[in-house]
Amino acid sequence: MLQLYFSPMACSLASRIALMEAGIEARYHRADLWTKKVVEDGSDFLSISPKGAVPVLVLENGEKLTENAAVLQYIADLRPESALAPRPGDPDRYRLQEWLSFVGCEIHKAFLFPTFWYKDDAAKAAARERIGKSLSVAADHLAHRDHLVGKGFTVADAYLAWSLLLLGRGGVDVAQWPPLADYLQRMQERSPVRSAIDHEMQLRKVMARQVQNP
Ligand SMILES: N[C@@H](CCC(=O)N[C@@H](CS)C(=O)NCC(=O)O)C(=O)O
Repeated sequence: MLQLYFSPMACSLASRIALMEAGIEARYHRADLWTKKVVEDGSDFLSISPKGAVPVLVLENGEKLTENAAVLQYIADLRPESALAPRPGDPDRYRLQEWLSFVGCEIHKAFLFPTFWYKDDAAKAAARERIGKSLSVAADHLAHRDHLVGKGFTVADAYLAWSLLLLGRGGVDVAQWPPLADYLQRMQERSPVRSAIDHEMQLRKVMARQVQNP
């Protein structure tokens, strides 16, 4: 069985969404991204992946795959019938990779990562200042279409939906871009997306209670 190392509401949520959309069962292991420990047994997360970051997907043969773009495409290709990615060779496959890169580099790493992980307020403010350009690009693209690529939901939508969900926590209101706010709403109406978010929000609440009452 596949195994996913994740942290509640981190970018690994996109992989959980993809697994649920594809109807693939997996074992989930929570990683504490601050202590770099695996929560269930206190083992060293860095020995699972020296990058110390989620997602990490452990494949059936024991190999470990990291990086959102690779993990998401791997999951999609396990169930081609779910159409979570255009098939290799289809020109839209490059559109998918284009969006996975854009979300990963220009929204996730350029904005969400600094606003959550950096201590420096000036760096956070600079990231907030710059993110509008990328969000406008995505908003223009989605103004007259329901999904990022082709006519249906793909793993690129899973990744963008996660990043939009977290915008507010980074201090940016998605409502400034109505096409993005509508898109996020539509994405959250999908049952696998909703279930994945609800599950991880619940885990976060439990985490918060544990911090208050150790
Ligand atoms: N380039 C990586 C970035 C993954 C990443 O930044 N994950 C964050 C959570 S959203 C993380 O685990 N951060 C902990 C750290 O970098 O120490 C990817 O696309 O998978």
